[in-house]
Amino acid sequence: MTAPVFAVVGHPNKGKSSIVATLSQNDAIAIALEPGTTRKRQEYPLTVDGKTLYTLVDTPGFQRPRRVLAWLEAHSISASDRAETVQAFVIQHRDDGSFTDECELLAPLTEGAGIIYVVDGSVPYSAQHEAEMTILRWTGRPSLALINSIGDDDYSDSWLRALGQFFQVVRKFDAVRAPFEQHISLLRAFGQLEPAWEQPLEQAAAFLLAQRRQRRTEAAALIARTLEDMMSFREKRTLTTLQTSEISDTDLAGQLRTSWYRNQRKREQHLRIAIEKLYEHHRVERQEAELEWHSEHDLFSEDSRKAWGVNRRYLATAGFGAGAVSGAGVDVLALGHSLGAGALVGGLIGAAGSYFYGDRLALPVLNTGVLTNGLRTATFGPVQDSQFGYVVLGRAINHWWHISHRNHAGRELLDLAPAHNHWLEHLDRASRQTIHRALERCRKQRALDDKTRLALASAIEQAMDAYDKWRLNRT
Ligand SMILES: Nc1nc2c(ncn2[C@@H]2O[C@H](COP(=O)(O)OP(=O)(O)OP(=O)(O)O)[C@@H](O)[C@H]2O)c(=O)[nH]1
Ligand SMILES: [Mg+2]
Repeated sequence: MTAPVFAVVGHPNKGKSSIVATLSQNDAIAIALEPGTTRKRQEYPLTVDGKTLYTLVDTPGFQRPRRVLAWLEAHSISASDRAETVQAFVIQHRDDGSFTDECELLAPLTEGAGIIYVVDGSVPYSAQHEAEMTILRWTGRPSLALINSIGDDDYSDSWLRALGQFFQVVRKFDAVRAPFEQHISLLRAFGQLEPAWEQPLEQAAAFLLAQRRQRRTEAAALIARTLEDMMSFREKRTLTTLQTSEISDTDLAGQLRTSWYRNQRKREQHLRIAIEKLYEHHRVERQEAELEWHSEHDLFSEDSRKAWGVNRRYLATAGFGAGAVSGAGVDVLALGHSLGAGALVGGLIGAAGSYFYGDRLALPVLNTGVLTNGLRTATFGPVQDSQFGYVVLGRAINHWWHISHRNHAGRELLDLAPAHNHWLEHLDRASRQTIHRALERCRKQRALDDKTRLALASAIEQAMDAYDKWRLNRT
């Protein structure tokens, strides 16, 4: 069975290419302020698992519809020959250069495509559209009109009345902001217009819904892996005796710390790109505060913690005591002991107060040791405080949410302003525990087994769901 094909047609510069980009999940399509951006028809299939579900044809806008209609009227004898007359028009003018844009846009319709007619609902309806709407009606193809609003004004009522005279179904559909559910409902509406398309479009809707669920699960697994990596990450170096004498502990710690931070940021960037790829967004321009720290005090910035950290109450309701989130307080004491015992010959410890929960994020410390062959090892990390994990997790889920709700017509800068982790309050107790235990294990350098990894990914998926619901309630 051949997949349905839809030609997206209309006046120049009304958002045709934007509709094509969103419905075909393709962010490479040229969209621009100038009319005449699209000059040739171009097909964009939507493919899931190697199967084309439907194809959209982007087309140039009508240039001289009244002249075209005059030609059609002069060459038609009765209403029964109108579709053939349109076909004859395309054949006659295809190569003569006089109606290039009209031939480009009508050709797919004469070859069996359905019509998606796009208008801008933010400007008033005017009768100048009637010639092009009449031409489209003459093709006899199944038709759907979309009111896409480019500006802020709303004239959709007058558009609805006029479009209803020419098209079988009329919908409001904002190419940039329409939620995913509207894409699905559009497919189903089209399925009602053409019996042969009902089944393939119903199947397409099912495929897209399954793909969306699958993407969310995969995104959760990607976030879980990065979280594990970042929580347990250590920057290591082995030094010869000579090197040891040449570098002070402070300098060594400084060097390791710098590369530790660089690596952590890199991991976060890789995660951002992986999530975007998963959703077929390849050209997103992002603005996001870097994972930062206060270099003077060796502390992660308080802004990060305030925005993304979790509070005592959150952990208490998950069954963890008030001190659970720091953990570091205890470890620092233990480290002090081992330092005294000589097993560790160096250590950078910040002001003790800062390790207690509620103040700041506790940072990793430098540990150095001597190997049996006389070489010295130095490690920096892992981070001493599971709050760091909540910062990474909050930032990742916030980014995922914006990407998963971004339409492929969107070209605006993605501004990832910090939110608050309050949404985690909607997370069930079991998921809270799973996440917290996993963070603590990573922090203590205990590797996660496969079962724990799976549990972490699924708890993160629950957290994504909680975030989604929280955002929905806010708007
Ligand atoms: N805010 C907003 N702007 C939109 C929307 N759809 C289109 N635009 C803007 O409208 C302009 C034209 O969009 P295109 O999709 O290129 O329009 P087109 O009909 O394909 O234009 P041509 O190919 O030139 O005929 C671009 O600047 C888009 O960013 C929308 O839903 N919301
Ligand atoms: Mg275009």
